[in-house]
Amino acid sequence: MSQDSRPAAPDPRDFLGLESELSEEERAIGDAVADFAKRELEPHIAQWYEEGTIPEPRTLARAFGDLGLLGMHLEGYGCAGTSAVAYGIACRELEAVDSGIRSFVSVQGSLAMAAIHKYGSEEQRQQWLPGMASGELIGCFGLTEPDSGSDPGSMRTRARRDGTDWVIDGTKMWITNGSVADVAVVWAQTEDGVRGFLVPTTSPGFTTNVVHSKLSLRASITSELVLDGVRLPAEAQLPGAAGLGGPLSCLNEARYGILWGVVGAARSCYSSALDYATTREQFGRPIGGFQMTQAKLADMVIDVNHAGLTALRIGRLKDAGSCHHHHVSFGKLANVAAAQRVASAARSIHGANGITLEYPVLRHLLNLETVATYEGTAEIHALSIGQAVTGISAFR
Ligand code: TGC
Ligand code: FAD
Repeated sequence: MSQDSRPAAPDPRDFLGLESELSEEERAIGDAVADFAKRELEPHIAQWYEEGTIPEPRTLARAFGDLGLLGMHLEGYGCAGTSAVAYGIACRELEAVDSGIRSFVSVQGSLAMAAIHKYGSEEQRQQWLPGMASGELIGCFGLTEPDSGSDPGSMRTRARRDGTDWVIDGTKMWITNGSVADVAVVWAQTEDGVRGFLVPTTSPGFTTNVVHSKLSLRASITSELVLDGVRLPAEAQLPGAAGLGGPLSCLNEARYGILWGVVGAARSCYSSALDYATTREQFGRPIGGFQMTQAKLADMVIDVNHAGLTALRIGRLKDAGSCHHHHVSFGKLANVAAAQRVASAARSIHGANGITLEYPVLRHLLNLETVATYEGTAEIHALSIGQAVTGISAFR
């Protein structure tokens, strides 16, 4: 075989050449989001993380709206209607910057907007979705409560009928974008089981408290929602959602975004570690020349590419209409764990520099603690896969 006919050596930044598996449109969307992230997000992210917030969430929401990212995989109502893979690629590029940024977009598009799109009346869709797609309006999704996390069926928030009105009492906890939202999708027990409600955040009796002192997902706004006798007209109920399956099916959408997003976080950590390992010298040579560093880099490149393959396969299943929620559990569990391993190894390669905000590695590693917890903990997704393969539920 002549030298010229040898296959090209793998690209260290795309070892399995997965980018070539994407369509032109998917690549173009990824490039556009990556360009925006480089220009508008990366220069500020360390400061936002240090400050423990997103300082101008409305400006950011409008910028995401202009880019067409909010509810981008939904059809109509000002949404872009892209493929699931294209949406995944966008999440990947956002989370390459920070999980908090991807969360901002996930909660708006995959949780709040997806709930309205899937379960709302035509009037509700018309009222909320175009403004949410453009970023003029912000939504949040209130399922978790102080005493109901993994087991949302135990929620205590109640909605009771009073004439034709609904009156809601309860507390939701850990709600992303809760205190900057215009509308909260609130899930509550009724005498007919769990139902969803669209609560304008200006409603009397609705208040929020920001959760401070987070050590993870600091570039995000996390809040408690307090509903004290919030009175809503009958039309505030989401007519299409009945039972716990309503909120759980919205979670599938956001979990799908996460299984792509964490590929970006892992890639960013690996990339930073590769740069560092090839330039930082100790004992008179680059630390990337030591066998133990190379073993770490090899494990990292395998994890990044395995996670990318998993995301792409699940994305293609989703676009074909064949993605079961157990597939999503597989992707969420496997890819978050892969990203955690990569971030941890990357932090060690950076030595002392790895504990600073000058490099993204510890920030990603700390964020991934949240990502492994929200949208179903690692244990919950392991049980979901266990149930899929044995046919036996071990939840209770
Ligand atoms: P179970 O009896 O198993 O299920 C009740 C009904 O729901 C159906 N179902 C699902 N449907 C669609 N998608 C899923 N993923 C579903 N999982 C279950 C199920 O078939 C059943 O339907 P039906 O017709 O038979 O009534 O319910 P369970 O109470 O035993 O709980 C199951 C379990 C543990 C899997 C579920 O409760 C769960 O997923 N717990 C984790 C809770 C969670 O993930 N919370 C996330 C809150 S939101 C959030 O974290 C946002 S983070 C912000 C960001 O994304 O950035
Ligand atoms: P718990 O459910 O109390 O779990 C504690 C531990 O017990 C975990 O390790 C868990 O895996 C384990 N465990 C529980 N049950 C079992 C079991 N059957 N078998 C084995 N182990 C089990 N929620 C929203 O509704 N909307 C949001 O926008 C939102 N945003 C969030 C943002 C952040 C930054 C964070 C940290 C959380 C957010 N959440 C949100 C909440 C999140 O979904 C919950 O934290 C998550 O579902 C876990 O619930 P919990 O924290 O109450 O933990």
